[in-house]
Amino acid sequence: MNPSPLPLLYSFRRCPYAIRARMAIYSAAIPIQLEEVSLKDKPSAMLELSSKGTVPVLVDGDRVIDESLEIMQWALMQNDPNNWYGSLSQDELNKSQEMIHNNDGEFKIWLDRYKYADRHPEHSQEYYRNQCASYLERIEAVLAQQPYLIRHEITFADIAIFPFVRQFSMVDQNWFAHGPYPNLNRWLTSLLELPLFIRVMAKQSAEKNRKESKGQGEPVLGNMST
Ligand SMILES: N[C@@H](CCC(=O)N[C@@H](CS)C(=O)NCC(=O)O)C(=O)O
Repeated sequence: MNPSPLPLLYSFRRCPYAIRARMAIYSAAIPIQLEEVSLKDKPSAMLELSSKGTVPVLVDGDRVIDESLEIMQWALMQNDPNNWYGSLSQDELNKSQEMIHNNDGEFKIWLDRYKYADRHPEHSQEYYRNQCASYLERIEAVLAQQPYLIRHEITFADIAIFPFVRQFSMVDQNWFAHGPYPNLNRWLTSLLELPLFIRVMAKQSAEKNRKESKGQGEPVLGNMST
């Protein structure tokens, strides 16, 4: 299925789902081949493997994984040097799952409307921002008690959720910085400053892409850890 000797990840640099998948893969230091796709012109090879047409998609031999959380688990079950996943208790896993479920569900719906309020003229942008508040206030309350969502250290839930809060913060950076979420600000800043995040967001040059597609380049991800 995948002729490359390395697992192949179809990704889109700014997509929050793809960001969390890349973060887990980089943390696990699993070498992969990274293919940046255009969402307006998705590669037919990717669509043949996963007809739903979303990124990220990971191809590992005959296995295709087209859900970002499952890609995170695939990576961290192989290697979890930063203790993001494998050491979580059942109670911590349940809490993580609930937070991520609310993030990917109710929050994502309102976040998209807040980001693209001009496409949803039935309400104002401020209205959509207010709809995000009940989710964000719950996260803010957790972060008022402890530095990260589940533990005093970063875990799976922080990595799965922060790319979405990043999008929220970027709609109106000034409002976010001075608004009602001081603990979210602190939490988000500490995650954005992770060298791992900076690495997953690095742009690939056209030259590097071209070489890689001809098989001349280094694998995009080598042995890396935070
Ligand atoms: N549940 C999927 C959602 C992935 C998703 O929706 N990705 C967006 C990009 S951020 C996408 O590919 N959308 C399809 C499109 O824009 O055509 C996952 O967790 O991987």
